[in-house]
Order: sequence, then C-alpha cells, then structure tokens
Amino acid sequence: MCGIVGAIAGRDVVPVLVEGLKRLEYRGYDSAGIAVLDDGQVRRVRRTGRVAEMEAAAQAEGIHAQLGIGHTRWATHGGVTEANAHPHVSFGELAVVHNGIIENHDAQRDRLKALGYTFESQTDTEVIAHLVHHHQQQGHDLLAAVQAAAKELHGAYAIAVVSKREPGRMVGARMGCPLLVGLGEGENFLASDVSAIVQATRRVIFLEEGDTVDLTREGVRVFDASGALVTRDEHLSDVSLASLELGPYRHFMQKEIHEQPRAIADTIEQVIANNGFVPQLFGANAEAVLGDIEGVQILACGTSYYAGLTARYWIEAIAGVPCSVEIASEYRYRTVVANPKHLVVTISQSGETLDTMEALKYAKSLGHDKTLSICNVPESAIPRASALVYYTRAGAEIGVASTKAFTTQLVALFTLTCTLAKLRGRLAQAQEAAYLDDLRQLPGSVQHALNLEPQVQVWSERFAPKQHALFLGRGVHYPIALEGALKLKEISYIHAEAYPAGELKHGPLALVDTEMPVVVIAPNDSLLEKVKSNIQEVRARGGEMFVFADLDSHFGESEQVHVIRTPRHVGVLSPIVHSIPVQLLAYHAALARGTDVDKPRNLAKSVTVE
Ligand code: HGA
Repeated sequence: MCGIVGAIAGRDVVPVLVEGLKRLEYRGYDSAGIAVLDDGQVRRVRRTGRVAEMEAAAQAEGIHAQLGIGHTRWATHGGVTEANAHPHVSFGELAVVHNGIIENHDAQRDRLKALGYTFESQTDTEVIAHLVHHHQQQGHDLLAAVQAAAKELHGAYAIAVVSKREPGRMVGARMGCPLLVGLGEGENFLASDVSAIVQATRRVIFLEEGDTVDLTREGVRVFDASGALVTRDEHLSDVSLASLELGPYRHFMQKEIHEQPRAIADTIEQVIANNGFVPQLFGANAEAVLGDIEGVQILACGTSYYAGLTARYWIEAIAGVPCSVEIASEYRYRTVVANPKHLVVTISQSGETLDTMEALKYAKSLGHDKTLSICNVPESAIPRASALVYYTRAGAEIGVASTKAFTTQLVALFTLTCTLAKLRGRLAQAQEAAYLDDLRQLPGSVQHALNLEPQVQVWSERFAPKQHALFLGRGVHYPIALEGALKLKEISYIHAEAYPAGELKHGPLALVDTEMPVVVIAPNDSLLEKVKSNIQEVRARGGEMFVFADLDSHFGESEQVHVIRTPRHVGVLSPIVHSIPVQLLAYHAALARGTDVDKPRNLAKSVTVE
C-alpha cells in the first residue's frame, strides 16, 4: 500500500526519491511527500494527488540534499489532506515516513500531548515522530530513540526516520510491513519495495520482523528485535527496469494482460524442465510435507481467493483431496477446528498481504505446520513464514487490478493439484503426459484468447454506459465469473455481481431486464447444456447476453445473445484461458468510461493494512 523510499548519498538524492516514489505510486497514490536534511535543516514538501505534483513543488522550492526520505500514501488514519501526508515532523527536527497502522496511537497521542507535544495531523504516524523525538530528548541517539519508540508501538509498521541532530544518518525499523535496504557504493537506501531503488542498486537486504537498521553513506548496521547486532544475507534482485516501464503500452494493466503468455511460460518452466509433477517443485522437503495430507485449506484475499476457489474444483476432482477455501480476513478471526494434517495454502501476489499473513500465523498457532505459499515476490514475508513455496514468475505486477498474477497463480495451483494426485497414485503416466502437454500449449492458447481483443473491445462500448452487470459461470468457471465481476468493479466502477448460473433462479433473476447486461462464461464442458438452459431463463426476461464460449460450444447468436468464441478448447485448463476475455472486457470498459485504469479510486496494490 503506502510506499517508502529513503537515500543517503554523496549526490543529490531528490531525483532518487522522486523516481522511487513514481515507481511506488501504484501502491498508494492519494498523496506524496519528501523530507530532506539540507544545510542542517529539515525541509519538507507534501502534496495531495500524484507524485508529479509533489515533484513540481519540490523543484519550485529548489530542494536538493544528500539525505532524504519519501512516501506515497494510501490513507488509513485521517483524510487525504496535505496535513496528513507524510513525512511527519516533530519540532521541525526529525521527519518520519510510515507504512502500516499504529494500533495504540490514541493512548500514545494522549501521553505525548501531556508531555507538551502538539499534533498537526489526524494520522497515527505523527505519534511515531513525536515519540522518537521524546526519546531523543531523553538523551538517546537516533537509533536508540527509534528502538525505544518501537518498543512502545503496537501494530504494524515500516518506518524511515531522519533527524537534524544526526545529519549523516538514516534509521529504519520494521514490524509487520516490508522494508529493505539497498546497498550502493558510498550510498545506501531504504525502501518498502525493491522497485523503488532498482535504478540505483540491485544489492538488497530484506529486513526481518522487529529489525532496526542504521544507515550512513559508508555502512549499514542491522539490529534484531532484542537490539543485538546481526548479519542479514545480501541478495541480488532480479527485478528488471524494463518490467517497471510501460514500454509501448498505454497502461500497466494492458501490458500485464499481454505479458501473460510469457508469464505463464516462465511459471511452468520448472515443471517442463522436470518433465513431470515432482514434489521438489515446492521445496526440498516437499515430499514429506505433502505426502500424507488429509486435506487442503486455502487462505487468500481478493483475486487470489478466486484463484483458490478455482483450484478447489481441480484439487478435489483430480487429486481426490478434500479442499476448502476461505477469505483470509474471515479465517483469522473465527474459531477454527484445525486438522494439522491439512495443508494450509496461502496465495498472495506480493507475499505481504497482511490479512493473509495473519491468517497464516493463526493457522500455525493452531498446529498447522504443513504450509505452502504461492507468491510472486521472492523473499517476501509469507513465503518466508511457510514451509513450502511455489513462486509464480509473472514479473513485477504494477496494475492494481491483478491479471498475470492471477493466471500464473492458477498455473501454480494446477501444478500443486497434479503433484498431489501423483503422490496419491491418482495420476497415471499417460494422464500426466497429457496434462504436461496441456501446460506446454497454454501460453499459445492464452495468446489466441488475447487475439480476441478487438471483438471484446466492441462489446465493451456497450458496457460502458451501464450501471450494473451480472456474470454467470458454472463449475470451475464460476470463480472466473467472480473474477470478471471483480475486475469490472475495480477499474470501471460498474457494479457487477457474479453467480453460479444455476443459482440465478433463486434470486438474482429478479434483477434481469433490458438494462442488465449478463456475461456468461460458457466453455464446452460437462455443464454446457445446463448453462444453455440458464441462458434461456435470462433471454426469456429480455436480458442482453454476452457469452464467452468455445469454438465448439454451438451457440446460436441473436439480437439478444452475442457470442465470442475462444479459438482453442483447452480442457481442464480452460478457466485460465477464459480469464483473458473477462480481463479485456474490464480493461476496455474502463477505457471507454475514462477511469484511471492503473490507479482505480480508493484502491492500492499490496494490501499491507487490515
Ligand atoms: N496509517 C498511515 C499509513 C497508512 C498506510 O500504510 N497505508 O498503506 C496513514 O494513514 O497515513
């Protein structure tokens, strides 16, 4: 969500901060700000709106410095105002940027007010600034003051702090939100996401829970939660600058939709290289973990949850393993009857989704030590907290509406299904070979679906003026209807609901009239005839239907029934291919409505708050 970048260098860091913030903007974009130490003074620029506006203001004010911190905000505490934008300062002496939520901010605010501090914002973050200042006043240096403040903060945070008392230093801390260090030559960086600093360095250290870090130009010292100096491994990031650039595309979402054949090919590469579904794809000790499971519990949020719902059909039908799927934010707060012989699978693009992370922690506290994470970001928190991991290799996903992360998650979940089936003796050699072949063909089949874009675009123009839409699917395609409705809501703001087509007559059919477009995912599978009957029910009520069918689904078109046929029938992997046209529909409907496709209102990428 919010983004942090900080830099200490022998050169002007303002361009580094601004470029970093632009790359982080997809994570939160209601306001942005920087604070630098210039000539012994804290200078700050903040603006609501986009980073570009803040950049122009910083230029106009002639801000240059060799030490500074920056932030893009997605407000949780306090409205979208300049006063609430980060960095927050205390007595003009120190500045703080913060991702996360301080749960005891009210109590700390009262305490600090009693100590004479006044507050200029409604944010929880300002509490951190004053608290660190208060500890400095007690004689602590900046590092010790941050460590002392951290002990008094409850909740989740990643912070970066600079103080005019120590102008050659920047301090960071993390608890529950990601923060990493970038190591340069005579310069060092802090960031919530490697994309913010990849233009400056690829050498990174991922901080762990409870860590604080002390950065100067010359060195970096990391301390663990107990305050002991520790060594954390250095990694070489493989995030490419090209993956963070738009290239010839208009939007990141469009780029990422079109990157799916490549992303899927990269994600299945290890399976193809192994020529089979082997447990080692999930980690060295995967056979022991997966071998004797009695069930699968999938935990995820949003689009990842729909990937989980799709997988449930596969896991039960192909592997014969009972599977339930639950929204992580619900699971974490209910009394769960745990069976430690169930495999807990968490799905998160960023690997930092707070609700999913907390659900995983809760599952572990209930005795689940068979855990698997499906994630797109190496070294992120959720895979690190899991026994097994399967990395989707979608590359950086910048568009807030997930596309390539979703389809690659499906590929990973299908791989899990087949691996479980094989371990349980339910995957004959010929069937394994056939599935492998389906996977090999998949990037091509997805490309064929992408080629439908001009037809989908024509449909989208009919959608753009609508206020509501219904999406229908059955069986394994029902979650694709859910995902299609979510995509449309997220980026075009058209209210959309998805139903299993058989459920229509139990209520939602009442909504159908000539103003309600109904999108139907209707591939040629065992439920096709049932779906056709459901379509007749809609047609009889005057509804206009937009049917995504297979080439061989034999749908008749009429004035009321429009049909687009995906050119290849891909059997069990059909939900992956049928995801493409619903993504394109949402994208083009949003374009036609003129919304900000990559930065839809009120949303942000990587939901690291509750
Ligand atoms: N609570 C802080 C930071 C919010 C955040 O991390 N969002 O992702 C605020 O509201 O400013």
